[in-house]
Amino acid sequence: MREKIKDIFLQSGHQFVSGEDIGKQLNISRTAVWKHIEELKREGFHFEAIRRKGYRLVNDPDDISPERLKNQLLTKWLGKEILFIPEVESTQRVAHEIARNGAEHGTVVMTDEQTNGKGRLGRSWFSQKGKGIWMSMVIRPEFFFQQTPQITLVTSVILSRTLNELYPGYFMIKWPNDIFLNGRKISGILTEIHGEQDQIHYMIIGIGINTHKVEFPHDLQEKATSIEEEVGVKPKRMELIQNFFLEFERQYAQFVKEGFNSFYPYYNEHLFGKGRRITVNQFTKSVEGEILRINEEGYLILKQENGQEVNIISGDLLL
Ligand code: BTX
Repeated sequence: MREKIKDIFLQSGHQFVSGEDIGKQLNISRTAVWKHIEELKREGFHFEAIRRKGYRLVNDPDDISPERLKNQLLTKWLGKEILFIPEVESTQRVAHEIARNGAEHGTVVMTDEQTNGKGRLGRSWFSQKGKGIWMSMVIRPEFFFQQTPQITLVTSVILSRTLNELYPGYFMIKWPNDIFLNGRKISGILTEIHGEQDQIHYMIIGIGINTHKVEFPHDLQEKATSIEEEVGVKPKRMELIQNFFLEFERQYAQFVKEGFNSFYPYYNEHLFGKGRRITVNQFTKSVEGEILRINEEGYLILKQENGQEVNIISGDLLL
């Protein structure tokens, strides 16, 4: 019954609905309607109530509210500043802009919809309204330039861990930067660095997670998926963000202190495509081989046809 009442409100598009009308529609008393509304409030729905007009849904628990998020966050520095823009070209671009203007370490740009989301190497990231988490974090690194590729790997570990803890399923990592579930891409990470010589000024880590059922364009339908589609539950985006931020802050501290060493066992365990023959495209050449593992530095180790092992530092993996 509560689900039906919830649907009535969600479909009302934030218009007032009277308790009497709901009661008539569902054949229950007004008192019963009121009790269900009280329960919905406890679940995090917010209503405005006006006599004779009824109730209006102000927000539902899945809306991303930077204020609520900030209040609920248990982090020390990540997400203390959140810039939420309901619709934006790309959170990545905004994050670069604010970082150039001095945004603090841990500032996050979030949106509900991107009109021109960025992937790696000039590719695009499809970010449908309300169907995912699309955000970019401003990081002012406390580590060396050479370690920057590893932060993408570390972020993949943190995200995969968070997802594996929250939802049933085996969230794997496709080297270097994608999270896969049941053989399809559910999330992507884009790390961009601004710096010179060996000094990093800031780093933007962009994360896209398909949480709810996404209506993917034709070319993505085979290779992309969402948590809801695979797991059968609608994730609560705020809860996922909170958990991810907390995990990120803890693990980031560990990375700064100890480097990649403590991350690579998890990464290896969850490495997607082990045993598969694949091609890695690099700037000037491509390398073929069977995926074996990653090493302590985060390089991908492939076994070539002649039996020789080759270390891949960076590239684009084609399955
Ligand atoms: P990537 O280059 O590894 O992946 C991009 C490729 O993934 C695309 O070419 C397409 O084939 C596929 N793809 C596009 N959209 C989706 C999707 N929603 N789900 C699954 N597959 C998709 C990965 O780049 C890094 C993506 C980072 C996205 C975040 S979102 C917040 C931030 N802002 C921004 O503009 N980008 C980042």
